[in-house]
Amino acid sequence: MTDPADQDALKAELLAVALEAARRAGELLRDGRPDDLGVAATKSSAVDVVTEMDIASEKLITAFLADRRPADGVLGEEGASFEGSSGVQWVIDPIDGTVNYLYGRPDWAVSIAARLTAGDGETLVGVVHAPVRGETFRAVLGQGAFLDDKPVRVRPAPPFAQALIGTGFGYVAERRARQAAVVRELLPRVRDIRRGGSAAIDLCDVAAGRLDAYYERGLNPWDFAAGDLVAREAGALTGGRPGEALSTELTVAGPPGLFEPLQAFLDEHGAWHD
Ligand code: LIP
Repeated sequence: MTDPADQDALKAELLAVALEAARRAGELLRDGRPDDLGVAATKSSAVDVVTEMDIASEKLITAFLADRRPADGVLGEEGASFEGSSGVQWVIDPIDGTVNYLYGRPDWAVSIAARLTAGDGETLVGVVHAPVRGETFRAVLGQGAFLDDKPVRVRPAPPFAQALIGTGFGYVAERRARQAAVVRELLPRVRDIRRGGSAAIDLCDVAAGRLDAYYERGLNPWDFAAGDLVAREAGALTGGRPGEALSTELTVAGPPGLFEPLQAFLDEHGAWHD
């Protein structure tokens, strides 16, 4: 994919497909949520849950993608995984914020990203659709980040002691204890902490200036792929430990001037390990 016109045409097509897939899944999830929704399965612990709607959402999205982009690869949180031949891979979180969804809380989203399989796996397109909030974040590489049709930009870096920091916690008790120890050190040094329950939404809230910064250990690519691009296209820096890309080890996002001291603080306090 070398010709700029070809690149732009591909990005436009991928964005349109991602938006429609997210819209259809969001409609199913918002309007079809059973009143007696329960837990269909658990993963890393008894509180790491999957509902029938996570599975239904991923099935809807993967079927839509197979119809529109049959040669693309797919990686989904609930098991969708197949190689493609097009050089594009979709990364899907059918419900990011599953526990919020299970409890009928509003902060959950459908997160869909499209990335290249060659090179360093650049993400070209990211969509985070939060139906109960009535919000859709989107970003195309090099073309900015939007909340619905409005451009979004990160909030300028405040002094560290005035920063509103988002974070999240894992599903295994030992990791949560370690994460609590890091929060214990951070909380008295910043304005406050927010724990929303959806990494995709948290990253988009950094993009929109609703959080000054965000960090979390233990995320999977489907949690952060789309929100990372939205945050970066809104002017955030993202990464893991100093000098490293964001990963399951550690995800950090924030404006220049706050990203760096937060990243250094987290590294010093071992937020990157259990
Ligand atoms: C969630 C993340 C959240 C994290 C939760 C969970 P899921 O993803 O978005 O940031 O704190 O523990 O991992 O499991 O709802 O797709």
